[in-house]
Amino acid sequence: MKLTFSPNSPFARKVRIAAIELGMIDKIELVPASVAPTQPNESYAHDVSPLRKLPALILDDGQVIVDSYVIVEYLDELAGGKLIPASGAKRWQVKTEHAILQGMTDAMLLCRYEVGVRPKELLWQAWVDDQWDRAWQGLTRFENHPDILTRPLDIAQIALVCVLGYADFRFADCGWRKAFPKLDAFHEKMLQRPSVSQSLPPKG
Ligand SMILES: N[C@@H](CCC(=O)N[C@@H](CS)C(=O)NCC(=O)O)C(=O)O
Repeated sequence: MKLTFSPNSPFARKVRIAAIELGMIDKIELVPASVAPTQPNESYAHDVSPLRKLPALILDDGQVIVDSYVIVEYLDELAGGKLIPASGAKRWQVKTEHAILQGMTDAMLLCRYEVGVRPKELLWQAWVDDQWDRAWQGLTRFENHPDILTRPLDIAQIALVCVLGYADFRFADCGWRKAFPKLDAFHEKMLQRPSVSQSLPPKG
């Protein structure tokens, strides 16, 4: 299998952490891909995904699986179901938490694109502030509902560590550690896992 990825991508990091935790990383070749808003990549759009987003998992028979959650779901099924509860209330809790974290990561990425990619004269600061508020409200929610911070590893916890790592990477001065001490302790604990420390985004 091949995984399109960038070391900067929080979504690709989520898949990499899951693959390591599931013991499947050796079956996956990481293939760097270059995709960004306003930079058409025709071959990626044609061969991998019309959405031109990474990560994508390309199976040995050529089938392409997209969206980081769907990729983790696929790997988790192959590994016997360790990161996504199979049924019951826990399943819907973990999936809902993951969906919130996915939206928070999207919101941070949109801030990054608006500030770092969009021409300065077109910057819409109120829109950036609104997206940032969604991510920040999400962090507040998890600080105040800390059940996620202590249970056995699942996909929502992996998504949480990825959104915190992305905040460090792109918004180093945002002050999340001071504002959310429980999330800080969770992040430190998660860093003890090789899957998490080995997949950290590059500095700065
Ligand atoms: N819902 C997607 C989001 C993936 C995503 O937004 N990836 C970013 C990189 S971190 C991307 O490919 N951006 C390129 C673009 O939007 O043009 C997933 O979970 O896989």
